[in-house]
Amino acid sequence: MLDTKKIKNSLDTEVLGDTLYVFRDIESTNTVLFGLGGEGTPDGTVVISDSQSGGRGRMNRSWFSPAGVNIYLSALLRPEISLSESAVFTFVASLALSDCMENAGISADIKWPNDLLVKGKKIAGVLTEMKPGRNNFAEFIIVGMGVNLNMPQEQFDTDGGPGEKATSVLAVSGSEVDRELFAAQLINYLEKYYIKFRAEGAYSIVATWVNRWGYMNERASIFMENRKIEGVVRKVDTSGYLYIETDDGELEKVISGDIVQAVRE
Ligand code: BT5
Repeated sequence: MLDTKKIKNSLDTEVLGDTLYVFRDIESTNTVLFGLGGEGTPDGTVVISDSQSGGRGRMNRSWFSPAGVNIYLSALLRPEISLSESAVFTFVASLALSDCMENAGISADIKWPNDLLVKGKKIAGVLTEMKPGRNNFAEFIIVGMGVNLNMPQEQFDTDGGPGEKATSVLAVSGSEVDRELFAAQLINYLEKYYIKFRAEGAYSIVATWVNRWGYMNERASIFMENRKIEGVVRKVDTSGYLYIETDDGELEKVISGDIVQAVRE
């Protein structure tokens, strides 16, 4: 079980984690926080659980969430942001995760739109959801993050586990990390980027993310449901969309898909 006091004592924030709920086992931190959001829980509320019985990924995929080893954390934010730009909060989360990994001595790559990978294996994932409010603005946004910390490689291969394509801090570095301190640090970094968003706007977050991502003007292959797009990455906009210049000179907008390959020109 996670020690709430220890997390609280390591926070260095004004808003994030001021309201903090830590559970032993819930269905999904995103789902629970969504409910709290509807009841008016304040900006910066954070929900963490030691395990999840129904952890969710994107597009109805599931997130493997065993107890005692990882972090499952969701933060509710009430920024002034249009629905179309709320995807920048996925970038906010992956920047915060990437800072935490760097502090843990792990060199992780961020992948569009929502993963952190170490040598091609997924170590963390982000699920951003929002509640529509008035005038096409968001009433609130929830950023949910699953981070594999002390999960041994064998555990990935157990029933329902993500198998070979996943990894953890323990599997990469051979040492365990303090989960409470990691969670507190993640909240601290989230606030840092939330403040940046409030001060400088969505574009500044995208620009920071693109810089860290490192694939601008590189060749990439995007696999969509029924086709593949190949070309050079030319732009990422504040809706989180990717623009690829194909070999025939067209600029194609990519809304979702998986970049499986990105090689230098
Ligand atoms: C994601 O989805 O990567 C978003 C995951 C977000 C999880 C957090 S945990 C806290 C909060 N509460 C929730 O209920 N969710 C959020 P996606 O890109 O769709 O990737 C899902 C895919 O990743 C699955 O289909 C598996 O292949 C793989 N996967 C599942 N569990 C994994 C794990 N623990 N580590 C690495 N990969 C995993």
